[in-house]
Amino acid sequence: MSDNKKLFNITSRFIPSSEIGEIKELGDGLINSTFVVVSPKGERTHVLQKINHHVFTDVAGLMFNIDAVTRHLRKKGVMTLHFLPDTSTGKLWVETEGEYWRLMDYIPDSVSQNVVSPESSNIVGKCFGQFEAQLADIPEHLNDTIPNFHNMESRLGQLDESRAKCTNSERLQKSKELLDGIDAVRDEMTLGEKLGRSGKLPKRICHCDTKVNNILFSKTTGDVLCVIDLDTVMPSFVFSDYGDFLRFAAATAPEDEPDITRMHFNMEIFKAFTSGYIESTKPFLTPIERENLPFAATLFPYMQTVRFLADYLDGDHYFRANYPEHNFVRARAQFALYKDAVAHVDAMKEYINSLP
Ligand code: GN1
Ligand code: MG
Repeated sequence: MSDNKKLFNITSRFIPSSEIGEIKELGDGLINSTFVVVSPKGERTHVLQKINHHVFTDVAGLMFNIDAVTRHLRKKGVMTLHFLPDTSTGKLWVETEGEYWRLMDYIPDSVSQNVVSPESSNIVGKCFGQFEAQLADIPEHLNDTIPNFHNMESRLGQLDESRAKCTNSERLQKSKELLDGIDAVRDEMTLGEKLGRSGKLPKRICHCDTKVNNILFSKTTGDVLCVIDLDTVMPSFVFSDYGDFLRFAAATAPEDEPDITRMHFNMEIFKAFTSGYIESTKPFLTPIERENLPFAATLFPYMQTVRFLADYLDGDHYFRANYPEHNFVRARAQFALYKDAVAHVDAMKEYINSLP
């Protein structure tokens, strides 16, 4: 069966085949594969996605979360994704040939962005803060769709394991400098888990993948339409949403920049995002959370260094690598960002203290 025929068959489990014209690849996520369904008239109507079940091993648990989250948001009148059930089973996914697929409505007039201006990052800061606020009273208990996803201790444990098991001496040799840099600050970088254990840092429902391209904007007005990519919505420290956004948006170069002299931490983006985020999280953010936001801005590039390097030493099984050294290049760029974020911690603290 051709790929196209297969995509067509899967889509027709959710919607009548007469409504399906073309199905085309879409997006640049590193985990799931995404397609856009176009009607015979040429309108984009749905988004078809193959769930990476090696990453999300509990598909039912994942779709339970997404169903709960989208229903909760919709009840509050907040625009969100809408997933369609398989017409024969009523489930929000289809399982076929060991693969898992889902279909959602295409959001018209929408566009995603990969770069932000200070102005748009202020809006995005408010938006992700509001997202946490809107989900604070969700009645369901949400699953950890990826256990220990943003747990720094556990990520370091995985790196240790990949390092111990790695038989590729060239990769090990190449990673040595980064590994030394990571090791030197392990203790301080696991602050979140320590605060969590002592009861000082709560878990909240977070998005956990707050990249700019996980927000849809209106093509016409430029306004925020909705938050997408809900797979990792789960209980986490607020550090996740705050820190991961800045990792992506406050970086002056792409996350896989080969020339690390181009990688810096942009304080203008930091300020704009932070003031938006603090404004919309005011009702619940505790002093400990607020005080440690600069730490979170250093934690995420550090964590991503650890994750990319662990995957590199493990043979590139997790992150889609476009060339053999891609995960190494990514790790090196993230570590450069981490170091520059560390150099700005005092300035970050000063700015946060100046905010109401
Ligand atoms: C993955 O698939 P994508 O690009 O939205 C990853 C994030 C990483 C990111 C790095 C489930 O997100 O945690 O920060 O790549 N998602 C998962 O680009 O591991
Ligand atoms: Mg994504």
